[in-house]
Amino acid sequence: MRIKSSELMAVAVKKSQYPPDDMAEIAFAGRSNVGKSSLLNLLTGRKSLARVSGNPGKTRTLNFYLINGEFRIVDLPGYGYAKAAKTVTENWGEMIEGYLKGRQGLKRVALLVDIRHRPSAQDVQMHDWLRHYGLDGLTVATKADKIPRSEAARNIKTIREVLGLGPDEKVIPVSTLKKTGVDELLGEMGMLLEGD
Ligand SMILES: Nc1nc2c(ncn2[C@@H]2O[C@H](COP(=O)(O)OP(=O)(O)OP(=O)(O)O)[C@@H](O)[C@H]2O)c(=O)[nH]1
Ligand SMILES: [Mg+2]
Repeated sequence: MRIKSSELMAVAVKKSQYPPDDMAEIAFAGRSNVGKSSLLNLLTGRKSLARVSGNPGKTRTLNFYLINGEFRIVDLPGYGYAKAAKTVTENWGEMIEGYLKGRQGLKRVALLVDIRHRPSAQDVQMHDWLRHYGLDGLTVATKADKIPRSEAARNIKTIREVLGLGPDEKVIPVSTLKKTGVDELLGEMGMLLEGD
């Protein structure tokens, strides 16, 4: 698959603000700062389509991007940053769950984890939750440029073990800095969108 066009079509904190549930969607989830918004920019080839920041907690809303006029990528706010106010944390749960549950068009949620680290308890919880709702199966290991290639395989093995992935479930390494992993990820997304 190639992304030829992309545009922000809705910014939402509640259901009434979502676009109509009439199109396939793939969402990006993961802890704050893992690189969800950066990945969206890389995939679309647009440097500043989504706002990116070195400080966690940049994306605070559900952002729906229309891709090729055919499907949407939904950039979700990240979880798990220490400084988040309690109200923000509580709203996060409601906001994310409200979206993930019962969204007909939602095909899959790509779970992003940092290739350098063992997935956190929250990553595991998120993955279990996605599996429960049949939305799992696409794991992305971000910031692949930050470790030597020799370490990547070992770290991916740890990610697989900690998340409890089956042998057929993919972990795709990506780097927005080196622009690697794009073809593989888009290929996988294309298959998900065509299938079921
Ligand atoms: N070296 C490197 N840095 C990256 C990569 N991807 C993202 N970053 C950096 O990581 C930081 C966070 O990126 P974001 O894309 O804003 O992260 P996010 O997951 O959207 O974060 P929230 O919106 O807070 O949930 C930024 O400083 C990015 O430049 C990568 O592949 N390599
Ligand atoms: Mg973001």
